[in-house]
Amino acid sequence: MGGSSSSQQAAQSQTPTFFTQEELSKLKSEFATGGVEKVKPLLEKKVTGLTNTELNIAVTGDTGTGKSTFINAMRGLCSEDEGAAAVGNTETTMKPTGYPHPNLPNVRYWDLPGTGSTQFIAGSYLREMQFKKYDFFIIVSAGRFRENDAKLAKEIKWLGKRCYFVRSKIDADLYSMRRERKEFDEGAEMEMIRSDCVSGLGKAGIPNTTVFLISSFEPDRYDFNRLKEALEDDLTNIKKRAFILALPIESVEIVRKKNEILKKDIWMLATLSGGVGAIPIPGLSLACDIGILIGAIIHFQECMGLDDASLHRLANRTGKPVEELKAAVKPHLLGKITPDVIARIGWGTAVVTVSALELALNVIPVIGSIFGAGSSFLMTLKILRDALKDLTENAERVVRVAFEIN
Ligand SMILES: Nc1nc2c(ncn2[C@@H]2O[C@H](COP(=O)(O)OP(=O)(O)O)[C@@H](O)[C@H]2O)c(=O)[nH]1
Ligand SMILES: [Mg+2]
Repeated sequence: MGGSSSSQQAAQSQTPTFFTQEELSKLKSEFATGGVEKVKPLLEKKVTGLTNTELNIAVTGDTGTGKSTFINAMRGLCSEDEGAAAVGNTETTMKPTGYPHPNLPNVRYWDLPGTGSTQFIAGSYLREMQFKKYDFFIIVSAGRFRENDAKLAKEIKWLGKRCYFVRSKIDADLYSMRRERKEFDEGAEMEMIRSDCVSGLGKAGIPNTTVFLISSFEPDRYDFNRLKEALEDDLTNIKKRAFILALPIESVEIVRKKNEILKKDIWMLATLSGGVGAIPIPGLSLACDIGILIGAIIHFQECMGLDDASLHRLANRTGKPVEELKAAVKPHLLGKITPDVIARIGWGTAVVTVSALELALNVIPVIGSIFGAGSSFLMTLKILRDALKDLTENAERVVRVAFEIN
């Protein structure tokens, strides 16, 4: 039921920042009259706003359809990981339960009680679930969707929100079919299940909708990537940012998307951290706010799934020993990020050619002029760019090992 994003939204996502044109003009005029100092509070507010952006995703469907497993999969968790939703739990609470992302707790999945099989009033159900707080809804079914699923979807759409249909446990269906049939064609069987779901929903008043066939145990197969892309496409710029950063690293494309997003923040972080007192990065004469600098790199590390906890979760999910995943990563990137590590890796120290520098300054939309060669702004900018590039390359290697790509 997700429609296409507006052209305004598409144009916005092509700009090198998460600012609106209006905000950019304000930055420019503030910079013109008060320089960096006047711009900093605006940037601070923006960074805080981005960090605090909330995303609330409602997941509904009857007990046993695989909601909890799906909520864990979307966060890169196994049922045994800390913070995981309990799987196989038959207890039916009548209240939504929130499950925050382990590294980015403002992204939350909500487990909503099922709609049951008897008389059901979608409007009052949604009111009880506080439907307003959710950015979109996912209806999960392990078989055909039911009358109540269709009723609910219609009401959700009527109230102006998006709703997606997920057909879960496709791995189990295909497994049984493979055993039953002499000749087995996975693609054809999937299309049968798909058209069965789609036509069922059509008869219930939801024509030509998309149904995503997924296995929560195999995030790199079936329609799982297509589902993530559909959810992403329908979100506004800033919510999309939160959604992508909170996705587990399960494909090279996701790692690259995260890189693109984080890259857009770097000029703000460099402006905020640059130009303060001298700090002790051995071998570098750099005046900057080390807290902001280190904090940013740790954030990159977590978004790229290279912190220790994320690597353990990925190992659990893929059945690969964590040592094997860690072996794909430069040792310095695995531990705690400190000034010493920055110096030892040599981020920010490479000589940048003039054209490369100009290219970098080009994407900084407002205050390129403060990043003069040799300034501490330029130095922090370079460190952050190098760190992000390094972490991205290493995350890509981890994904390739974890999912045996190439
Ligand atoms: N084969 C398979 N089993 C699944 C999948 N998702 C969930 N399950 C199993 O289905 C059962 C119910 O899952 P759960 O997530 O607790 O469902 P919930 O009651 O809707 O939260 C558990 O035994 C899960 O292991 C899946 O994608 N494939
Ligand atoms: Mg459950």
